[in-house]
Amino acid sequence: MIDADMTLEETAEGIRTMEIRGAGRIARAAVEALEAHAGGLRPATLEEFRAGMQRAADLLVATRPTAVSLPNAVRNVMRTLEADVPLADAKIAFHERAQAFVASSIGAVARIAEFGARHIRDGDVVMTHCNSDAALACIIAAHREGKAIEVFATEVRPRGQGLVTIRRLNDEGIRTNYIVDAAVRSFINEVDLVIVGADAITVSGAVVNKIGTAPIALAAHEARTNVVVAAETYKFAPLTTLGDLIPIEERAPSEVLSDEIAAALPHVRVRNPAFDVTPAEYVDLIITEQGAIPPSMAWLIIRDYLGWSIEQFHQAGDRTGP
Ligand code: RI2
Repeated sequence: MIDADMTLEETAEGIRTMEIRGAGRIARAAVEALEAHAGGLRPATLEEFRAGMQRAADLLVATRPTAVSLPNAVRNVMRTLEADVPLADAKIAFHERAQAFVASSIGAVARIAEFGARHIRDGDVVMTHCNSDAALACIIAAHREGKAIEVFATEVRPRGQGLVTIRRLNDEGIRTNYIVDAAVRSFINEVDLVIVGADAITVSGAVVNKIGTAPIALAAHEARTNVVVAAETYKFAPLTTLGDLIPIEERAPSEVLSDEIAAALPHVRVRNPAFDVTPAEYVDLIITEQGAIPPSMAWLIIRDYLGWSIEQFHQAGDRTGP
């Protein structure tokens, strides 16, 4: 949840700098920021309200390009402003939709945890990568059900989100092994199940997640270890049905190498993609709040739960969505 005093710009900056991070959290933070912004606007007309809100939505969506949860969430609440109703009603409708989105997002993680825990057996060793609320919720739910589980958690260069993960697991009293990213293959044969989150899922069922996920999935595939992705339905990317690709955010070189060291290495270019793409063949199951699906069924989620149809989309001529 965002700090109630945070302005729209502060929330946008918080998302950009990753002070607010995690695909689900940034979606909720953006919606809460829009709701607060709507409350602070004093438009004279519905048109003015729409314009002010659209500027705010654009600012938030531009902060991080890969996590499709962000534009999906923003679009979900902005759709309420399409109705031609009195201004006061539009404000109320926006407020209600924003509240409903945040509640359903939190509820979705709880349902994913319930379904995901069923895939973890007593005695399982689970590997996770980065810091995903959805993936951790599954692990923690299994632990709370009394299953004896052990976790391998990666460090997650360069931002070190693994530290957030091991603190959470430690707080729950879950036996955890903390490893550098490069050690994944060395331990994969000790692992029964890999569970990760997602920033975006394409219509082909490919999973975009924190850099380093694809090599883990590859190692798991080679070791015949199942890979499960825990992801709310708003992590699916509708525009991939039209052939759009998910942009992979490349972050500042200074996250990898200090400016001081880099300055002394003029022939070296640091590359710092924040995400990678795991092909659907390396994903066994995607657990959503609507149930578990094979990656090949991604289109059904886009059509049935995100409410997109290609015809409607073409008619609208709208290519500004997620
Ligand atoms: P939940 C994070 O991105 C990680 O890649 C994580 O796997 C994903 O979002 C999903 O997180 P970042 O913000 O929504 O650390 O499951 O770049 O919490």
